[in-house]
Amino acid sequence: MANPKNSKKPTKGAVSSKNAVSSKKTVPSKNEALEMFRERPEGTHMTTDQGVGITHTDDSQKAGPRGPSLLQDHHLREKLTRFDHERIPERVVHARGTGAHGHFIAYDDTLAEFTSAAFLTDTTRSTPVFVRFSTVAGSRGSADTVRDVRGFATKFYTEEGNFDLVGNNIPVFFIQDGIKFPDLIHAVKPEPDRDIPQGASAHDSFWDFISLQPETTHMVMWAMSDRAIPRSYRMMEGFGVHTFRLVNAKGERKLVKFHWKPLLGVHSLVWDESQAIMGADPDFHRRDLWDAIDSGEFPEWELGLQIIDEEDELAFGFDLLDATKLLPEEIVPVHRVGKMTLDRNPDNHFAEVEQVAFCVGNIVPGIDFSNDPMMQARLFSYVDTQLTRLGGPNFNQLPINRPRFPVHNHQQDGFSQQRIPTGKANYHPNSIGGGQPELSPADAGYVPTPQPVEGQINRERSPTFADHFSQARLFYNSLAKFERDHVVDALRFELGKVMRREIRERVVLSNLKPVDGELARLVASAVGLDWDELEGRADTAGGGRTNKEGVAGASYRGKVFTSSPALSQANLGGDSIRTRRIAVLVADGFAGSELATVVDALEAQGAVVEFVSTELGQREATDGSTVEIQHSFLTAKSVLFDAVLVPGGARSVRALDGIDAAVTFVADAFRHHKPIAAFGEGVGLLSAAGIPSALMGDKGDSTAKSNAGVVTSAASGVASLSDAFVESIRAHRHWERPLK
Ligand code: HDE
Repeated sequence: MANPKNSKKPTKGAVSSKNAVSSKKTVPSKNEALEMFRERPEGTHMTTDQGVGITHTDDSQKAGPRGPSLLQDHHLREKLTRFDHERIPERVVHARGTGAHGHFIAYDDTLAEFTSAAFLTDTTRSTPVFVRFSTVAGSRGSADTVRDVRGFATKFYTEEGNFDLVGNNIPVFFIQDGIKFPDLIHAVKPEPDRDIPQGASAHDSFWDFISLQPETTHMVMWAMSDRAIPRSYRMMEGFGVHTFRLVNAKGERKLVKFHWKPLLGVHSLVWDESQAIMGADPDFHRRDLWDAIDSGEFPEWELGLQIIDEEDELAFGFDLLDATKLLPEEIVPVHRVGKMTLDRNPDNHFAEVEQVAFCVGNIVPGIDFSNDPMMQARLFSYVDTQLTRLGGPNFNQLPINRPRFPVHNHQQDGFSQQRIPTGKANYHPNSIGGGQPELSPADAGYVPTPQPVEGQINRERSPTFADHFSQARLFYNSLAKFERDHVVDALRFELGKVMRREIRERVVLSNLKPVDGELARLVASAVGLDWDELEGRADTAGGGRTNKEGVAGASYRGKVFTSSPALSQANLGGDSIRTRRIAVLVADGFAGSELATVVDALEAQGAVVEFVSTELGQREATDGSTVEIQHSFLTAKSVLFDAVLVPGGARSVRALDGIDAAVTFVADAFRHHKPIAAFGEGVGLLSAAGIPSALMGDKGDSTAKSNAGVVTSAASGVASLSDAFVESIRAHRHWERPLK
C-alpha cells in the first residue's frame, strides 16, 4: 500500500528553467550569505549574554530556601529583561505573514535592450531572494483565510544591491494618492472604540469610506472576488501595481509593469470554506507554504514584464500613473523573463520574517520610479516605518536586510550600529582618508533617469485620473458566471454586516450601480434595500466625479477592450495537481489493492494523499495490508483538503456510514464543489451524504462515471476512476454542480 509519508517524490531543488546554466555563481544561492549568522546549539554550553557559563537555570537565587529572590541574581534579571522586551511593534499593515528564501534566474539576455539590471539579463546568475507573503488588515495573530488582499513582497539580493518589489496579489490599489492611505487603513482596521472586527472588512467604517471615495470601486471588486481568498500563497499571482521604468545602458527609458505568474496556476477557496478554515486551522496558508517547501515541493513563479513606450503613457484610455488601473494583457502581453523558486524555509521567524524590512525605494541600476503619486508616497513611508518598528536607522544591517555585497559610506552611529568604521574621515570629500571611499563610477551605480519636470505646485487630482468605474466594469465583465456570483455573494455578506442603512444604500448607489445595474439590484435585494426606489434616485456617485456606464475599460489604437480573459481565474488554473491534498476516508476492512491503484495514480501526479479515520493508528484492509492514519475526524475537516476519496470495502464503509463526521466530511466537500471519488461500496457513503444519485454511476460500472466532479465506479473500475479523478482534481472546483 502506498503510504504518503513514504512515497517517493522526484528530487526537487535542481533549477530546471530552460536557460538555467548556473556555472558562474558569483552570488551565493539559497541565501548562503546568511550562514555566518545562523546559530546552532549542537555541541554548545549555555551562557549569559556576556558568555559566562550558566550552570543552573531552574531556580532563582534566594535568601534562604523560602526567602525572597535576590537583586544580585544577574542571570534571573537578564533572562526576564530579555523576555520582557521580546516583542517589537507589529507592522501597521501586513502584520501577519510568512516568508521563504529562494533564488531568481533570468531566462534570456535579450532584455539588455531595455534594462541594465543584470539580474534580469544575465542568465548565468542565481540571485538570492527572500519573499514575504501577508494579509493586510489583521494583526499578527489573526487568521490566514480572511477575505483580504495578500502582500507579495520580494527582496532580490542582486550583485548591484538590493531591489525590493513590494507588491500585492491584486494588480490595482484602492486609492490614487498616498495621502489617502491612513484614511483607508483606519477605515478597514478594527473600529477604534471597540477594536472589532479583527482582520475583516465587513463593518460600517470600511464601507462608509468606500462609498464616499469612489476611486476604490475597482479594487473593491477584486477584494470581493475569489482573488481575496486564495487557496494557497503558492497559487496566487503577484503584481508590482505601479508603473515603473526600465533604463538600458544608453539611458533609454521604457515604462514597465511587473507580474508574478505562479506555475501551479491560480486557485481560490470558497467563502464558506474560508470561514470554517479560520477555526479548523488559522495557520492554513502559512502551514501550506512551510509544508510544501519542507517536503521539497518548491513553489515557482515566472516574472513577467509588460513593457510600454513612454509616449504611450496616456494611450490606453487611462493614465498609467493611476494605481487604480491595470493594463490588460490583451493590449500589452506579459513577457516572461525569468523564474523564482522558493526552496528554503526560514530558520527563525522573528529574525527573518518579522525583521525583514522592505523599502519601495530600494532599486538597482536599470530600474527606476515613475510619478505615480502612490509610489511617491511609498518612497517615504517604508523607511519611516522601519525606524520605529526596528528601532532606528541601522535596520539595513540586520542579517536578513543586508545587501550581499559590501556597503561603504559615511553614514554612521545610531541605535544598534553593528559595524566598526575605522579612520577619521567620516565625510566626503576628504583628504585625510585619501578620499576613500571613492564615488562609484557612473556605470556601476544608480543614476536618476533624466526626465523633464514642470508645472505649478498644486494639491489636485489630475483630470486623467477621473474615471473610477470603467475598469471595475472591465473586471466584472471579464469574470466567469460563477465568479460573478461569488462577487454578488461576497457583497451581500459584507453589506449584510453593515449596520447603518444609509451606508448600504450609498455603496449600492455610488459604487455598484455605476459598475453594473444588475449587480446593484442583486446586492440591494439581499441587504434590505428597496431597489425600485433606489434605481429611480439620482446618480450620486462620486459627488459628480464619475463617468457613466458604457465607457470601455481600456482602448488602444481604436480597439476598445471591455473584457480581459486574463483576469478570470477560470482561465488561469494550470494543469498540474501537484501538492493538492486528497483525503482518503477509511476504517478497517477497506478494499486494499484497489485503493493502492488509485493512491499510486494520484501520487504519480504529485498529489499528497492523507488517510483520515476515527482515530490515529493503523487500519487494515481486506487483503491484510495496512495504512497509517494521519488524521482523525476530530482534527481534520474536509475544508482542509482539495478532494475526497472513499474506497470500497463493505466493513469500512459500514463503519464510516455510522459516523456523522465522516458523512459530513463528504457532504461539505460536495457543498464546496470539490472533486469526490468513490468506488465499490464507497459509493454508498456518497449517497448517505446526500449526493444526488443522478450524478453517480451504477455500482457495477467498470468504467468510471464522472459527473460535475463526482467520480464513481465499481471496484473493478479503479484504473479508469483514477484517470477521471485526476482530471476532476485538475479542474479544482466544479461550479456546474447542482446545489440546493
Ligand atoms: Fe504598503 N506599507 N503602503 N502597499 N505594503 C507597508 O511597510 C504604505 C501599498 C505592501 O511583507 C508598511 O514595512 C503606504 C501598495 C506590502 O514587510 C508601511 C501606501 C502596495 C507590505 C506601508 C502603501 C503595498 C506593505 C507596513 C500608500 C502594493 C508588506 C510595514 C502610498 C503595491 C511588506 C512596512 C512586508 C507594508 C505603507 C500602499 C504593498 C506602513 C503609505 C500600493 C506587500 O510602510
